[in-house]
Amino acid sequence: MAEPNPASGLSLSIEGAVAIIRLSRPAKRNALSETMVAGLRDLFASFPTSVRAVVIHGEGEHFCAGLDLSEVGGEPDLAGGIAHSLGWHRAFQEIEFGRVPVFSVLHGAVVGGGFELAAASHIRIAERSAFFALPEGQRGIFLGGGGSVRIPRLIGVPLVQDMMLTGRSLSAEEARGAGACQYLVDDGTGLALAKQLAAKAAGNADMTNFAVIHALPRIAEADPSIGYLTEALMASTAQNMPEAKARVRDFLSKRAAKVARPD
Ligand code: 1HE
Repeated sequence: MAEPNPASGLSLSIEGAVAIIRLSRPAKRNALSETMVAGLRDLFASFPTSVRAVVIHGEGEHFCAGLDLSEVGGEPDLAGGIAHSLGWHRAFQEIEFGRVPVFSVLHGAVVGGGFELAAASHIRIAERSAFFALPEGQRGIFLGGGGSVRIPRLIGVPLVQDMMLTGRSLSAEEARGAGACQYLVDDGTGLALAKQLAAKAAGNADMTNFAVIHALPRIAEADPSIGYLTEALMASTAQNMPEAKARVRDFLSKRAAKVARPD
């Protein structure tokens, strides 16, 4: 596994089957430098199979202030700008379409590239202090980390346009209502919940997690006739794995937990 260099602005710890990545550049509000983005890519590309879920969170008062704006100045460089954006895409694709489910814990600023990073994770847990913004509009730039693909899928094009054209920030509660996150929790409780949920997801059958990460989002976007076919192929693949057979047998012989009612 590519251990992050302590100067990279990332730190890593492993708790059982769950890897915890901390954005560790609080003095710059965890703004994402190129080194941090490359570090995220390398980490996600190299987890050993013992890591079965990942939690990402931010040190200090904020999750992430987005792109490190100090790296944007300089002479105009069209090709360099495209390569920069493609580099973010590669890193965030490793997150969204890697082997493991990814849980992000959001507090304070979740802005610009920070929102793009969160959108590449599968489950977003916002604490009440979180606020979401896309200040690219105000900075004269545009989304570049895959956010124009991922964020409208969460909250819709009209709200993204509002945030970018007017600089509107969303409170955690508004973001929850709009679909930006699946959970809204009290301040200081997000990391514990993320670890708990990640441990649950880590306990799923491998083929189920593969299907949820790789097949489900593609099926949802596919032409329905291709979607139904892919679903049938995926369903049969999953249910014919020995682990699925064993889990179903466990339920039928009353050894497995029943579905719980919501708390
Ligand atoms: C930064 C950055 C940054 C803070 N790049 N240095 N993102 C933005 O436009 C967000 C810009 N940041 C802010 O609006 C605020 O910093 C926050 C609301 C996130 C936090 O406010 P606060 O009062 O806690 O912190 P601060 O005093 O503003 O910032 C502390 C330091 O971090 C300060 O540096 P210092 O040397 O004066 O101590 C800030 O300059 C620095 N800092 N944010 C660089 N983003 C792939 S395309 C993605 C496109 C984008 O992400 S655009 C959105 C960029």
